[in-house]
Amino acid sequence: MNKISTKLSLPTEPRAFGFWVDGKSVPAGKRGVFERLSPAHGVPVTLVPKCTTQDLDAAVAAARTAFEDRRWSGLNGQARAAVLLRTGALIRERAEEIAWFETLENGKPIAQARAEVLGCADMFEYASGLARSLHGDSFNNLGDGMFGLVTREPVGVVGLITPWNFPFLILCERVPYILASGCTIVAKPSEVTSATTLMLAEILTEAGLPDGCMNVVTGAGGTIGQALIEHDDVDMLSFTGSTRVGRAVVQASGQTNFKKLGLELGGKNPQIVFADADLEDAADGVAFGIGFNTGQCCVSGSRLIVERSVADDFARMVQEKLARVRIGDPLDEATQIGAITTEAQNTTILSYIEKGRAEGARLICGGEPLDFGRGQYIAPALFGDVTPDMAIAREEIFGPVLTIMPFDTMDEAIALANDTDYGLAASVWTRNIDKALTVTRRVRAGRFWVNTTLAGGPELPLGGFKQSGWGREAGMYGVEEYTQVKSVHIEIGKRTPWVE
Ligand code: TXE
Repeated sequence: MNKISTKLSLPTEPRAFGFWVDGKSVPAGKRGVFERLSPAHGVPVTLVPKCTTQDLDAAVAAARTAFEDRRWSGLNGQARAAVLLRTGALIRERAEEIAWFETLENGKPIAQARAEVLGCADMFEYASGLARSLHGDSFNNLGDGMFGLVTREPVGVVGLITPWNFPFLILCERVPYILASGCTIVAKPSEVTSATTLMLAEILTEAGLPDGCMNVVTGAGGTIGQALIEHDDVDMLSFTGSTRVGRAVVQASGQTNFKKLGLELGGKNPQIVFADADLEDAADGVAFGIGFNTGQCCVSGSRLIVERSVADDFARMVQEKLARVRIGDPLDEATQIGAITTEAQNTTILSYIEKGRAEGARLICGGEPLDFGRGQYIAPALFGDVTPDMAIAREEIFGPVLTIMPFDTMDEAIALANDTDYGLAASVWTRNIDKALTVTRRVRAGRFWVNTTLAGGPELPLGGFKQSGWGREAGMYGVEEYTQVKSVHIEIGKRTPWVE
């Protein structure tokens, strides 16, 4: 584990950001600001405005005007693609600065932040092609008198609420696809990680996105977020965050204008390991699956389900891997696990570790706060003697806490994997193709990994089964999510008269 060192420097003073409406940055003025302290260093790094509901109304009005006058949706696919491509190039140009702010606000390792930012550029580049290939359908089999068309139209103004665990990545798994569909956006990032969303708005404008198509309001979830989900002039709301707020989003839609919803909520994702797997590789993948982003990841592989004959050996192998992970200052290039993002999350994780002990689970390793002199860090925890009814086996902890449960048969492994309210992601580790395919078919999850975990990219869609959410992001599915379908019946020749 690393001691705190600052190879990349901390800012000498926090950077003040404005919020973004109609193509312009608006300074905080008298509104007041959120001061964000780096969770790894405890020093102020950014200031973002506390927007008012009037600011939100102005942002929605700008997005509405931009949508209705067709300044974006009326452009052809080639023109929209050009903006998305330029955005990708500008993200690459500013990757170092974006990654730095991502690390300063979130506490994630700088090497990881850089990789995520480059992945985001790729999202825009990929979505540029989708802007050109989005199309509907035609029916040429309706008889000589009728021709049928199905067109896809942008839903309209999209509200986009994002969390703090992957502020830029989750944003960029949505924005390029929303824009490729022709919609306009009002985004509200998490109040603790708003900087890179504001940077993206600036980049989009520089790339030629017409004013009003991307707006960003900053503020607390309970005020600005709540006002956005209740807004009558927002046609669709894409929300990523907790199940609790997800329920509020569904209620708000029902109580206001029935806005369409996309929801990506929690996960309690199984990793099934068969005795015939390459266990060395699987142990490495399992350590990665729970350690990556300090386990603050909706698709973390937090439930390890291992064939009984190898369960003890495998637990030792995972323990050994976790002991060698480099935890420490996220600004250090070598760090693999950085700081916990918020004090509240730190408290939540530690309280689950206590609860696990109190419920009778055996802490095999980790689970203790790490003292580097400043910042909040937790050593990845591994629990044995876990039963499926324990809170640590059922609830999303959103931290580096892994539980192990043994199984004897494949049916038992599948039943354990499915014994959850969630259905976001799952992994299976085996050299046997029949087992891999059977488990892939029968475990109910929106993303599945075979002999790997947390793999991703712009092509394959993201989203959950069961209480993990509604709808899909990314890929062509992600663009279609932000469209609605219109059926068009076209009479050829003269129609048969109704009145004789
Ligand atoms: O999430 P919130 P929190 C889970 C994870 C974590 C827990 C709490 O288990 O421990 O949620 O995290 C905005 N109306 N996930 O409290 O509150 C908020 O400002 C509208 C899983 O930070 O859901 C932020 O922008 N918006 C997850 C966003 O919602 C509201 C990612 C998420 O915050 C609002 C994050 C309201 N009433 C947390 N209240 C994942 N699936 O990736 C808050 N917000």
